[in-house]
Amino acid sequence: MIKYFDGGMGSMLGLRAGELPELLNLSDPLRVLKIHMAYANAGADIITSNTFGANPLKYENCAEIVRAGVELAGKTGKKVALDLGPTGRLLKPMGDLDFEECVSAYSEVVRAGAEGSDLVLIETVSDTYELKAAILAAKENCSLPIFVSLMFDESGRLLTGADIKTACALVETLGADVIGFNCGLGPKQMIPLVKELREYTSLPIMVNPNAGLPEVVNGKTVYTVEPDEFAAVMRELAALGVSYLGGCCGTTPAHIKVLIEKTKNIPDSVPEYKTHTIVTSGSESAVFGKKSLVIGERINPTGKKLLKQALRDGDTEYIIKEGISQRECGAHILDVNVGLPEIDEVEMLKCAVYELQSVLPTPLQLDSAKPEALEAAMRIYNGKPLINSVNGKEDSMSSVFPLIKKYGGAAVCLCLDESGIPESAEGRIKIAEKIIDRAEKYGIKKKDLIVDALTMTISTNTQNAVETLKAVDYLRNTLGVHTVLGVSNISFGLPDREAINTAFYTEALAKGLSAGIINPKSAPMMNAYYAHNALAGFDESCTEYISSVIKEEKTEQVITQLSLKDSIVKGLKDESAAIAKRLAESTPALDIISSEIIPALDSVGKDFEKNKLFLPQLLMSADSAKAAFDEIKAHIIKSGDATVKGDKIVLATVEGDIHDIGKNIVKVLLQNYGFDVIDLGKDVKCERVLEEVIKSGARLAGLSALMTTTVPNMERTIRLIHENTNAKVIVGGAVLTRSYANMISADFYAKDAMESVRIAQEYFKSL
Ligand code: B1M
Repeated sequence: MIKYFDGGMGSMLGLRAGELPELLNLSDPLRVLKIHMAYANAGADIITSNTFGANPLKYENCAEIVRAGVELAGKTGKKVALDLGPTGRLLKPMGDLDFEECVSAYSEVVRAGAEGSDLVLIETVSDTYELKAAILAAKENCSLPIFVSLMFDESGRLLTGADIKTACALVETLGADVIGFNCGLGPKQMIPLVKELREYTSLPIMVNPNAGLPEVVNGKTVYTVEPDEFAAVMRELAALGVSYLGGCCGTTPAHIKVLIEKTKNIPDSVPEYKTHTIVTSGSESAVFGKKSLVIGERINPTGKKLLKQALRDGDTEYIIKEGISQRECGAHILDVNVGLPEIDEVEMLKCAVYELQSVLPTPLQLDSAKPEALEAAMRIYNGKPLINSVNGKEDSMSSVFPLIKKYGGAAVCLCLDESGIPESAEGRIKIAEKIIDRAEKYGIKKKDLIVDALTMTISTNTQNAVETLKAVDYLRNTLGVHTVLGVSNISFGLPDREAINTAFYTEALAKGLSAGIINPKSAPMMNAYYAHNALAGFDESCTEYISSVIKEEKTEQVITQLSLKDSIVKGLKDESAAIAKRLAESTPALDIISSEIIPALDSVGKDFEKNKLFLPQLLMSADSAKAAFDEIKAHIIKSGDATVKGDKIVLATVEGDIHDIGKNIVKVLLQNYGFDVIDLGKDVKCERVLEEVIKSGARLAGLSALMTTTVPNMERTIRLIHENTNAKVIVGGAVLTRSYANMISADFYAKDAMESVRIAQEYFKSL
């Protein structure tokens, strides 16, 4: 039988301006209870506590609010879902919230609300990292079932970029009990999402859509899908196979009542068990399958002098560049091993993982022999990592498997145990079987085990390759488990190692090797990889093979001679600052801005629009552009000879818009040309701009807007200034054109920062 959630709370409360919904649990509990009761009477089985936004980052008395919220929901006599919504803050490096701070914020809510609740509902999830923090908080503070409800856009992506497959792998590996969708979309738009989710998940599904897509009518957000229409579409949805249904924004007790009437005869259905083997970052998946995956081996100090030095110096930029170049050479997963006796491996692994995941969407393989280093990195990793490694020794399994159970992940399982590495394939297979069996007891499924049959050099025993390949063949094709090999050890002690490595790799691929830990910067290895895929029928029209041949020559140069533009596009902050500083010595500031910084941001902006990159990368690029611009600004100020002569200009990015890179360029140029700029920052309310224009007596205000949605606020600000002062307004920003500026009654339009200077000069001269 399908179980039913309630519907919207926020939209039912009819909040007055400034009223905070969660506070009503204390200040007006009857108002909240009435809504809970209405949903309970409509037939809902699960009532969601009015605690969506209640967290200690927003409320000092969070625990009190949460306890009251749970108690009110409990008064209905129905099951209570302890509601955990987004914190409202972005996690580092996208925002300023530390991961552990986020875990403790959610922990406080769980501790306050677990008693009296029947399940924890983590809902309206738009960021995988915040989701991980919430799930950890739930797991560490209670033993209630965990329901995760994600908010996708119509293209099937979370705000931070994860698609359904990626988010689903993460939710399942972290041990949630139910997965589904809420908010953002109406029931119709959720149909394709539910279909896709069923392909990937083995968990029961919940669906709580809005009453349609939001529409803005007379400045108010409204939801127009009425109960009958809502229930009719929900019937279609139920028929796809779900276990829980309910509503989100705009739905009412009437929606839930009709929903129950129309769907109660449809049996619930839990998707069958899925065997996909997937590891992920916060936005991207690597799926194990017929086509082998490339695991980049280069972030490992063994035999690498420069990396060793970088690790001793704490030079994470070096590690990031190594990661970027391996990705560009075709790596699907990056191994990260920072084990050096003279450094603190626990801290370094954590730091390397944090830095890599901040810039790169490639899933990581966390590689350490120290469980404490693995744990530190697994905890802060945004995604489902590959763990390198566990082996057949009891102490290895008993220390690594519980970590995977808690933090999620798939494991590389080495075929060795207390008696060492068996020489024969049969001996290694036996160990693999033992590991699979023991993993099951820790609750880790076979699909999340990737067996490494171990590569031993043929220079000591020429049968070594034969036995390893025999084991790979059996493990993959008979035992049905995925396999991985660190390839290059095969040639240890021999000349021309690459020739042996390549031949061995090709043979292993032919036996069905699921992933090779190789050097993706080795052309022969990658050629073998692409050629094998083409020959094995895994490369439609040989497309990847052909493009790999074209790409090959460029790769090494990519990383050694980065331009400022490349460096910004890749989100390398320190590198961008350093290049900008160098360039500023020889190139005019405006040239650097117009030929490097703006084109870089245009390029990431376009990729963002095409869903080729996502908010985290956009932010890293924006940060890099800012770092570069700060260097240029310092140079302009140092070399500038103009002095402030007092013509005041009030400058702001308009309300609702946080894009301030362009506005900051305008500011520095204006200052450099002698104007006294009062910079109000970004997201500035119309009234605040007016207030400052009046207070300062400025005769010119400058407004910047970058989004179509914020131009109306620019128009309102202009109107306010014109109605109340004699000041003129100059506007700019990528979204504007001269004719649009005229339409919104701006006095001047500047297409770039230099034009704003010329306009200001002429205007003040004319006064
Ligand atoms: Co976002 N963003 N962004 N973004 N972002 C755009 C603007 C977008 C076009 C990207 C896209 O989808 N292709 C799109 C807007 C779509 C639209 O409405 N048409 C967009 C979106 C949708 C969003 C979010 C909603 C994404 C999300 O969360 N889903 C979100 C919005 C948040 C908000 O504002 N409420 C968001 C967030 C961000 C970041 C935080 C990641 C970051 C901003 C960081 C920051 O500024 N501190 C960011 C960035 C970097 C961009 C792009 C890639 C680059 C903007 C930029 O800095 N350009 C941008 C795509 C693009 O424009 N190619 C995009 C370089 C800058 C120097 O140019 O500002 O035009 P510009 O300034 C020029 C001239 O226009 C002029 O002089 C400057 C230099 O010559 N000028 C003036 C500017 N202001 C002037 C004022 C003047 C005179 C001249 O007189 C006063």
